[in-house]
This record gives sequence, structure tokens and C-alpha cells, in this order.
Amino acid sequence: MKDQALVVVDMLYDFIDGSMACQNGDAAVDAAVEYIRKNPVPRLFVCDNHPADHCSFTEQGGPWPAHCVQGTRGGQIHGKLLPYCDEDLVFYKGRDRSREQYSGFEGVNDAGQTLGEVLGIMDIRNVIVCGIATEYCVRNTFEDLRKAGFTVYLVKDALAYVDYKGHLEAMAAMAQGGARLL
Ligand code: VGL
Ligand code: ZN
Repeated sequence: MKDQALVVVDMLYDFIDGSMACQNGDAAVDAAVEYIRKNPVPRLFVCDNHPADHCSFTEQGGPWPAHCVQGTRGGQIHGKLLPYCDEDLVFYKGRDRSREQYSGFEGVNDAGQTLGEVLGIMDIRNVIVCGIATEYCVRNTFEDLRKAGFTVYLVKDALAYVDYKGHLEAMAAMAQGGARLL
């Protein structure tokens, strides 16, 4: 199990049962928990974490309903995953109100380290990804991981998506980009 880690992207209430509830959200959480139980590798969590007036929101002219607002339940990691989550390995993104940020790669933990930096410190080469949404944050995180030279695996049952067709297109693009399916 050396040099492997799991990156859990945006498995947050707003993407599961909240303002941006995605397809397959609950099943994806259960699949992620099952994966973790069977594969005890280090886990890094990415969290969308927006100020209330973020440019991503329709009120500000953005494409999405308000979601994952700082300090709200919608921005919290699903309770089923909390037993497997270490605060030092939680990386926040989307805090800058003026820009959209789908990739978790530059998410920052409370100590100010980025996800990419911490993967480097941990000597990780193989990154397993699950989470939400396949077409947006999962895909962008995947692309940044590949650019940085990681081998990337996707836990296909542990993904949720805005739109099924979009999910399939993103899966095809990621397969083309070197994703290995688990
Ligand atoms: C996401 C839309 C807006 C995601 C985040 O996690 O995929 N999508 N913010
Ligand atoms: Zn967002």
C-alpha cells in the first residue's frame, strides 16, 4: 500500500442531498466507505468552501445555486465519511469570491499547505480519486494530478454527477487522459 492515497472530492451535503444534489450521491458515499474499509490507505479530503457572495452563484451571475457556503451544513463532509477523516488532511477550495475553482489540487489545509504539496511530502505517486461531481471537480482535480505526474485511479462506483451524459463524457475524456478504473 506504499505510495498510494485516496483523494475524496467534495462529498459534501449540498452535493448529496442539498442545493446541488447530484445523481448517485448517496450510493457514491456508500461506495467510498466500502473502498476505504477494504483499502486502508491515507485519505485526503477536498471541500468546496465558498463565501456567501461567491461569483459561482446565480445571485452573482454565476452558473450554480448557492452551495457549500462557509459555516453551513451543506459544506460539511458527509457523516458516513467523518470517521475516516483527519482534519490535517482536509483541503479547502473556492474561498476566493472572485474566481471559480473546480480543481482540488490547489486546495489548502488549515496549515496553509496545498493538496499537491502534501501528496509530495507523503511521497505519494498513485492517487485514487472518488467524489463529486465527475464532470467538474473530479475531472479538474484528475487533470491537475496527471499534469503533476501522478498515476490516477478512479473508483467508478464512488462518483456522482450533475448529468449522466456529462458523466459518461467526462469518464471517456479521463480514460483518454490515462485514468485507470477501479
Ligand atoms: C462543483 C460546481 C460548483 C463540484 C463545485 O464539486 O464539482 N461543481 N462547485
Ligand atoms: Zn462550488
